[in-house]
Amino acid sequence: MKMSFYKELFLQIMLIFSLIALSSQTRIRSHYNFVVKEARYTRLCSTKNILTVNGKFPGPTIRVYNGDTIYVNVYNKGNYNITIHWHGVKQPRNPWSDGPEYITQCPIQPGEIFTQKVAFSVEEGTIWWHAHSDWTRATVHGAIIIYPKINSSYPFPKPYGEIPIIFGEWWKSDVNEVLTEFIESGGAPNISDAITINGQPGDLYPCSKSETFKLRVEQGKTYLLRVVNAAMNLILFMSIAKHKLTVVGVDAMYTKPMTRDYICISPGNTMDILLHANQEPDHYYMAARAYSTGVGVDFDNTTTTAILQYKESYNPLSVPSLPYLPDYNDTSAAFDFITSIRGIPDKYSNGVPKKINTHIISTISINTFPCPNNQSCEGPNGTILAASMNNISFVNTNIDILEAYYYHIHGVYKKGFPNFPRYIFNFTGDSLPLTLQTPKRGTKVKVIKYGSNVELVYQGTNLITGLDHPMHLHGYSFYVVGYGFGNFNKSKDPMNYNLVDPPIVNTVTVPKNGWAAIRFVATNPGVWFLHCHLERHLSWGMETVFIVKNGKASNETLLPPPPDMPPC
Ligand SMILES: *[C@@H]1O[C@H](CO)[C@@H](O)[C@H](O)[C@H]1NC(C)=O
Ligand SMILES: *[C@@H]1O[C@H](CO)[C@@H](O)[C@H](O)[C@H]1NC(C)=O
Ligand SMILES: *[C@@H]1O[C@H](CO)[C@@H](O)[C@H](O)[C@H]1NC(C)=O
Ligand SMILES: *[C@@H]1O[C@H](CO)[C@@H](O)[C@H](O)[C@H]1NC(C)=O
Ligand SMILES: *[C@@H]1O[C@H](CO)[C@@H](O)[C@H](O)[C@H]1NC(C)=O
Ligand SMILES: *[C@@H]1O[C@H](CO)[C@@H](O)[C@H](O)[C@H]1NC(C)=O
Ligand SMILES: *[C@@H]1O[C@H](CO)[C@@H](O)[C@H](O)[C@H]1NC(C)=O
Ligand SMILES: *[C@@H]1O[C@H](CO)[C@@H](O)[C@H](O)[C@H]1NC(C)=O
Ligand SMILES: *[C@@H]1O[C@H](CO)[C@@H](O)[C@H](O)[C@H]1NC(C)=O
Ligand SMILES: *[C@@H]1O[C@H](CO)[C@@H](O)[C@H](O)[C@H]1NC(C)=O
Ligand SMILES: *[C@@H]1O[C@H](CO)[C@@H](O)[C@H](O)[C@H]1NC(C)=O
Ligand SMILES: [Cu+2]
Repeated sequence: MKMSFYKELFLQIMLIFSLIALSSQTRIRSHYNFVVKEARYTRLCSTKNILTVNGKFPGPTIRVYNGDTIYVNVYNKGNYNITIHWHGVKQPRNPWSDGPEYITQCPIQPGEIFTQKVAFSVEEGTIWWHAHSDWTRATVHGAIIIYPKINSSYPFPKPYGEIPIIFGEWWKSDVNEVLTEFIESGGAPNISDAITINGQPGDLYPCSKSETFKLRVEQGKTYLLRVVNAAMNLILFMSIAKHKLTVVGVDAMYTKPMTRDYICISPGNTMDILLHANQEPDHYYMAARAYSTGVGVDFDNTTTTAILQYKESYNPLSVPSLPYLPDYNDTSAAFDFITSIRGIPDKYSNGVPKKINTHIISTISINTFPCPNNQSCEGPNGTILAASMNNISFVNTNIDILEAYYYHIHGVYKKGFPNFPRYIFNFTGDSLPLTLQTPKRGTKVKVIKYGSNVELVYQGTNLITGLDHPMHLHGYSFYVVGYGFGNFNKSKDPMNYNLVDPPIVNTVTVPKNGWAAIRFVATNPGVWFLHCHLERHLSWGMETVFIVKNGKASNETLLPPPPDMPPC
């Protein structure tokens, strides 16, 4: 391993600080070591190597108080380039630690180390961290739990216990091979072989029963489920037999309590959910499966389970019952749930921006490129599958965009991501002309002035197939002020916006053949990635970058880069 004297010294000092921090504070740590390495795991009757952090799948949980800052030393002891992203952490003025490969940093190459500063600001509740290079996030991810500041409390009675619930997807083969294969073939990726809860598929899969995850509860107590959807390509429905679920937070911002029989959660989203163990002592299934509506889109339609197990006695030989789950194609079940979430008008800002000065409308589409003459391609009609925003399919650069911006390196990216679709058609219409299907390739960013009040409307299209897209923005949380089906109408739809109590999230699910409108104030300078959190769409180019310029005051400008940025 190459490590300079200064890096070594720096780490020693960090270690001393972390010992001081540990002695004054139990449980909460200010320094973490993340060793990225291969580990052998057996699932679904077969064993393989997966990439992990510290040998764990899911990876370690980070626990902090609101407002804390932590340092994470990421050691790459695996064979792949890697980066780590702190999903939902705004990282004020510090995109240097944000993590997306070739956007804010070059990857940490095998044998190298990078120390990331993770600065929490207003987040409180549950978020997560995950790898942000190629498909490594399939197994390299974990939860982040942010407690209220010492001596302040939750906006609900203190739960008796908390239980992280992390959904993932498991492939029997190496995910890196799955990625290489579909990028080369031009077709869709192989679907996963299982959905997992805290790393376990559960009773309904072969060779999995004895390891099924158990939520152990005492009758009469209330538990806080800290739910993370870390799946690669699946929006999920989840429910627990005979129990209600009360959502009290989404993406580390509290929400008005909402009680339902099931939840619907997209990759990228997290939820804080109260579970009252108020039924007969017994065992009950928690179950989750996909919500997927794309015409001709293959998906993993298996069901993962965990067991809610009361500590009081019950008949262990009885078979737990499965809960009701909406059908895989039940769009109204998904959107009744998603659009019913209400935010708590927040104390951290002046609320939803009302006077918008930066309007952006972007289509989000699945596309195809023609197959090169001498090849055969496995996309629809022998094409290559792709995806785009405003008809631009994003191309990664060789140097990260943040360093290109900061050091004025020309020719890496272009400005001028279009503010509106260049060509207006019936976006959500049936049988759209095939000539619309081919996007342009490019690396175009949107430059935004510091302090702008931004409204961004995502417009889904029915090119190839309409689908739901969970759109994630780094560096910000935003208000979701409206959703709808069909084409967004800028003279009619804004009149129905919710400007009173919209949810504040980092990932919004745009309905199939519909639109979603978000607003935020651009007070976090930096280079921030914006992308679909369905991993295959990200691989195909459904993404862009916002560059928020510096403001005038000294606390409104980018921080300088740390000394150990990984080189390209
Ligand atoms: C929390 O409250 C206790 C009791 O009032 C006080 O002694 C302590 O200093 C407070 N801690 C912080 C961090 O405010
Ligand atoms: C993907 O699926 C196809 C068809 O089942 C199979 O032949 C291929 O080996 C799979 N690829 C990987 C990487 O698992
Ligand atoms: C789900 O999988 C089963 C096989 O386990 C298959 O018979 C069924 O058609 C699938 N349903 C969908 C909607 O893909
Ligand atoms: C969902 O698909 C099933 C067939 O798999 C069909 O019978 C049903 O009508 C569909 N429901 C919706 C809401 O499209
Ligand atoms: C296809 O053509 C391209 C450019 O003409 C060439 O670089 C490539 O090697 C060819 N591929 C095959 C499989 O023949
Ligand atoms: C495939 O080709 C057929 C016939 O030209 C056309 O109707 C269909 O829309 C095409 N599908 C895609 C996804 O291009
Ligand atoms: C757009 O397409 C949809 C679905 O086919 C159709 O219902 C609608 O009338 C079309 N809108 C316009 C303006 O043509
Ligand atoms: C996207 O751009 C390409 C190339 O200019 C064009 O052929 C295609 O029709 C455009 N599609 C849309 C939806 O604007
Ligand atoms: C948008 O809504 C207005 C007001 O309802 C209506 O007059 C107009 O035709 C709509 N525009 C489109 C493109 O549908
Ligand atoms: C910067 O400092 C000024 C003056 O103290 C304050 O009003 C403003 O809110 C600060 N801005 C940020 C982004 O913290
Ligand atoms: C790893 O990252 C370096 C630096 O960006 C790059 O040159 C190299 O091609 C990457 N390796 C792989 C396998 O992607
Ligand atoms: Cu998508």
